[in-house]
Amino acid sequence: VTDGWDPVAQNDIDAFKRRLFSHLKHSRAKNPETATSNDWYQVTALAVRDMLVETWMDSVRAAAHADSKQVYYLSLEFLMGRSLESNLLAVGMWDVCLATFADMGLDFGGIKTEEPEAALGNGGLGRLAACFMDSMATLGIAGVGYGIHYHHGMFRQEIRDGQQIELPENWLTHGNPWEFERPEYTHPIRFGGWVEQGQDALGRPFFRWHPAEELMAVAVDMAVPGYGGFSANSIRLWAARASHGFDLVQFNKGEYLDAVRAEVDSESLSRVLYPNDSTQQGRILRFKQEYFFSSASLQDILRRFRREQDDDFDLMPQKVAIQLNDTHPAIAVAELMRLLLDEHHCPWADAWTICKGVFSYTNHTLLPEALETWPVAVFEALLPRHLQIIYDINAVFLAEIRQLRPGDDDLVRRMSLIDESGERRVRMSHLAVVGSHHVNGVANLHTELMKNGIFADFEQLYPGKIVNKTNGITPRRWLNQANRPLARLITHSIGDGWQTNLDRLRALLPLADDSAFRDEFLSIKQANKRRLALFASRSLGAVIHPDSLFDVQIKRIHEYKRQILNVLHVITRYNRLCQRQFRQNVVPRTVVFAGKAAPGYVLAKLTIRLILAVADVVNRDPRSRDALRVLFVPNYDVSTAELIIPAAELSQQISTAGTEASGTGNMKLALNGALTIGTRDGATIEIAEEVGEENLFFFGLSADQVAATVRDGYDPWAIYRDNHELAEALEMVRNGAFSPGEPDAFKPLFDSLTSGGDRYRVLADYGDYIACQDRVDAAYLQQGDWTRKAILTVARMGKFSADATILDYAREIWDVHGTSPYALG
Ligand code: 26R
Repeated sequence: VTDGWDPVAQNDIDAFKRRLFSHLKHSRAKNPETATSNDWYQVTALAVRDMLVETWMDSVRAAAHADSKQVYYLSLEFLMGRSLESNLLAVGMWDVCLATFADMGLDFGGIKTEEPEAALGNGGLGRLAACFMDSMATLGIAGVGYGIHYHHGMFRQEIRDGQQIELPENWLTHGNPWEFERPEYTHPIRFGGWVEQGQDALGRPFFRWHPAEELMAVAVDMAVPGYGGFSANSIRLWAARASHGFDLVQFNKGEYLDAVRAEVDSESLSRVLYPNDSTQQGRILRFKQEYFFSSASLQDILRRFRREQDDDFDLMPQKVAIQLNDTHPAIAVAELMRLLLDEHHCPWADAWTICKGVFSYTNHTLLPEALETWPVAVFEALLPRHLQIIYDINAVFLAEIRQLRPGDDDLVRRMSLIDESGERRVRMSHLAVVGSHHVNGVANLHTELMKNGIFADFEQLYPGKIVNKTNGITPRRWLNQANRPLARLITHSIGDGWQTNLDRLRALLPLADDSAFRDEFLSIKQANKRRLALFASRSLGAVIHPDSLFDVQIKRIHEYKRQILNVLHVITRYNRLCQRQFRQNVVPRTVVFAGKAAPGYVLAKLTIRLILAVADVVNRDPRSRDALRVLFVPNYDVSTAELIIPAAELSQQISTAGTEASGTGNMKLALNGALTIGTRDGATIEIAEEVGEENLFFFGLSADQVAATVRDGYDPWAIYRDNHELAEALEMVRNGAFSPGEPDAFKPLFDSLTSGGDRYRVLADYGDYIACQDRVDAAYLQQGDWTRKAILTVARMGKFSADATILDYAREIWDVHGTSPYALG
């Protein structure tokens, strides 16, 4: 019932129960007889909140008055997931809480799932921000995560008629016990209008922006408790509210309904998270969201700075570090310039020095269609003063280039903040790079590709500015919380401490050869697999066999991640199983997929449809169904990840080499003892360096080889002709074998792999992938050795703790240090 071996003391249970009952009565006006599961969730959250508020207030107060530097993490996304369990673990109350519910005869499992996820992010970038918040709090690095308080987070995915449909997500319906709205921290946000230029009494030029529209950003705070209870930070999310400054005119004119409509418009700004994680669509509302939260955050940072340092803005780089999570907040560079120039009357050169001293920028993708640019016309209409400032920054910057490389006009054209090749557009990444003191990639390969590719000119001109910070994950959520049985085994074997110093897992190395330990490790994996199988049957009505190899690919659905390659393997396996001679000695597999497709991404949605259609055929056919099952778990989110990852045995990381900036799911799966099958891409390369190439399965073209196919040409049809298993699988996709009612349904997928010269080189890697999967089967038959590899993998994942990553940012980029015992070593 309880987690630890130490039984929980009855008086701890009684004390916790008193807190629950008190909240039940005073916060919900309910009694135990009428309390619903949701009431129990709410009161448990409130009881836990009471416990963390103490540390939180102390930490925030200490940070506010300390003279030390603060880190501000600006991110349009924070994919926090559920908070109850992680907060219980952080304050050391998990055991007590479980024991208390057991004592009351209530099922805590049903209560914790009452909590809706804070799904304020799309995928990798948003979840990384959440892991970083956890690490900063745990290490005692004072900071604030700034973002948007979306009313609707990531959409809910349902499968109807074999296809993804999107439904609005309503995480705030029952109220959010973790948040505190703080109307006292409200900042005005303005758009549109015109810029007045003039001279003051001393003859100095000034610019006065006369905006046409105003709304308010209201702070909503959430505590981020550090593990162990030494410190806590905040996430401050901005909610849009109407400002009545402007529409008062309309109210007074008696245009009441028009004025109220304006209010609805204002508040729509923070209504919804854009569910796109790959293609910039150029939607005006998104642009406004980016400015809205950047401006509110900077006003807030300046307010806090001035409270301590008055108007001594030259001190800012010593007191403030602002990390830009991708280019989504890059407009903050121009906004800080505007605030310093126009509101605080700093000289231009000083303001620019301050900007370059506070900002740093993380790039998370090299895909050209994901790089943000905004038309100059959009700036003219919505942020005219910022456009002037960007032009001024550009003039200074280009003058510097001309001085360093006289006569190189092409260089000037390539590096300019303005892309003049067509409709003039502002390149947000260039703005972020010139406005920052450091720029970083998120894995070694990605950083090298940045330096040789999109930012090669910057690397030449400013060597040393671009650095690497390989991503990491929080071991608190992704091992200690998500995989309690394994966490318990580890603690039992090597003691506590690994949760905050993941390198300690190395103490497990000798146990890889200990058969008793292997057996326990294996039986935990089996139990986690049974738990997933139970979920599949109860919630999805799907049958999967816990004795089969659980092979998982869980991530956003995207062409570059190549779920289609995985599907081609499934079809190939199916075709083999349809032949009698292949049915001996097969290793039974369950291939698990989960992931959302952007609503407008036609090929990604079609890929989901294909996965489901193939599952339908394979899972039914008596020739295959005992040896091969395909499971698509709908509505992939943080909680689903927490369920699937501990059950995984094989982790698919099969992106075209050079396209996945880092990956972090690869780390979560390896940390839970899955072996990786993958390409040499992103951080998977570094995982291999740590765990040893002999303990994972690499296949396919390297990034260099992929680049060579771009130079030398790529002929998918030649590959098709050479490989009959591939041709057979592809034909089944084309000819309706999986869509008998609609034979052409999947033809666009076939075409994307063949006719159009597929950017992602799927067919080029097919043969090696299939051969590699055969090696996986052979390895899985050696159960003892497989388990040994899995244990070695877990033991060697210390490098990928987000704590290590954050300490690296702290040292090399932010120039801050942590104050908790965990930072001091
Ligand atoms: C502009 C807009 C549509 C947009 C583009 C891209 C919005 C969101 C994204 C998401 C990108 C930046 C993203 O999530 N990248 C992922 O970042 C992870 C954390 O660094 C990496 O692990 C992962 O490889 C990368 O794809």
